Amino acid sequence: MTTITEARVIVTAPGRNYVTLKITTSDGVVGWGDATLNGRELAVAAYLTEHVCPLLVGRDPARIEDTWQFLYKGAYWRRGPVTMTAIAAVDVALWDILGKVAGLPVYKLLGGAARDGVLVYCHATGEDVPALLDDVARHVDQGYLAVRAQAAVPGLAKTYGVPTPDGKLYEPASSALPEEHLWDTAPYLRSAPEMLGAVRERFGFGIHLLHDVHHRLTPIEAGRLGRDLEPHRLFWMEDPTPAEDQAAFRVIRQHTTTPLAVGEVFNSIWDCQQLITERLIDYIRTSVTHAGGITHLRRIFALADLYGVRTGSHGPGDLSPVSLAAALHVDLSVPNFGIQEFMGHREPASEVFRTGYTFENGYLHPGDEPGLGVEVDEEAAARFPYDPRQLPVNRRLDGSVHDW
Ligand code: CS2
Ligand code: MG
Repeated sequence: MTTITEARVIVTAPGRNYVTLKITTSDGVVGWGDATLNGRELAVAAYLTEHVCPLLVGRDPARIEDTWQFLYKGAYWRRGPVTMTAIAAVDVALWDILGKVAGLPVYKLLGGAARDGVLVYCHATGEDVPALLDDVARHVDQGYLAVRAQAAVPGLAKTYGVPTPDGKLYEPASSALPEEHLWDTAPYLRSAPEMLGAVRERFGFGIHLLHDVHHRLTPIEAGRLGRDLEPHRLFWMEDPTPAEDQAAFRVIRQHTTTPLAVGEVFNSIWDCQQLITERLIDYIRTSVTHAGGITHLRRIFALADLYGVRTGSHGPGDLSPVSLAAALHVDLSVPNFGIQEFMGHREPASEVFRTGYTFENGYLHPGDEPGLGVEVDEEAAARFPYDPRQLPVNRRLDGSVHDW
């Protein structure tokens, strides 16, 4: 019987920190899993190294479901981003191995392609509206059909989603100690409809337009914003309020028809069960890396399908190319696919991660290599040591801590 002979964690920082799990079998087949948790990378690395990897050696790599149940129920302490990201990395690596052994791309193991390609949305940002409109134009010229628009809030020194001064890809984990940002809801509620209206005025309704509120409003503020955005026909308004308060979305739903997307901070089906079964959201954003891997993500998406909720997986630059590849295989295969976030990865990530996915006319495709279609260059990874970085903390004008 083929068995797992080694499971090992690789921490590397080509442009930003990534945590990758490498599983090797007695047949010499290697599978890769992403275990990156932005700002808490070493917590997952330690959970894997100390508590999971020793349990994997000797197991049958093809028993993916049994391994998932073994790691989830066997831990006794369930759920949470660290545990579920660690389980996800194992799960994705085992699906990679199964595909390589079968000689099939993972999506074919999941039932084959339900669509020709995966519609993606990109990030357009700007220190002000003119700069944002120029960035939207750049992305439309590159062929994107869906654009997330974020701009600085007038009067605030720093706003979520706006590039760092070095102009590189927006990277939220920017310092060894948390940066402290000031937040004020009133100017945001005034400027966001104007900003998104300016995008519609310049580009019309031929592109899908998305916006990320990033957890910062109260339910009634979110209802107000959603109503103000209705003339702009957003594809979705993301994370309007803190996601864990699922019942709060009943208030938002009472006040607006703007579609709602939530879920990037969720890590299990239990986190979103009420949102889905009460149809309080339109898109579920759970990611393959933070929500227990391909095995659990499929369960979440199957529940969502029953209630007319579509998928919209999180896909920022702080999930590795291994994660994006796995997401694309799931996206290609599920019946209720909605859209996939594609922020891209800052260089020199491509020195470490060799990917097989391709972009054309606004769609990504995972490719047809056996497995995930991604390989990791360990020698290159060793050239980029871990670089401790923290996510920012938000404070209101009175100094109290707010949601970032
Ligand atoms: C954002 C992320 O992409 C998104 O929708 O919410 O950029 C998020 O801020 C980061 O992934 C946090 O690490
Ligand atoms: Mg988001």
